[in-house]
Amino acid sequence: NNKEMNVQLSGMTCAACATRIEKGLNKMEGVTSANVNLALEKSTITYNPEEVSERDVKAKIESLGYGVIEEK
Ligand code: 9UX
Repeated sequence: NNKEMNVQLSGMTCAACATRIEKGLNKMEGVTSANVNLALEKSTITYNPEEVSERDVKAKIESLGYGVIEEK
C-alpha cells in the first residue's frame, strides 16, 4: 500500500526549481507521484514504503540542492 508524505521545502527560487524536484523524485524507484507547490514551498509525495523510505526521499531533495524543513 502506498503512503503519502508532505515535505516543507526551502531554497526554491524559480518555477524550474519546483520542476527539477518533481522530476528528480518521480524517477526514484518506489515514488509513484511527486508534486511541488512553489508558492507554498510544499511537496506531496506518494510512495511505496516497501521500496523507498521517507528518509530516502528527503535525502534526494537535499542532493538536488534544496532544503527539507523538519516539522516538529
Ligand atoms: Mo533556475 Mo530555480 O537555475 O534553481 S532552477 S533558480
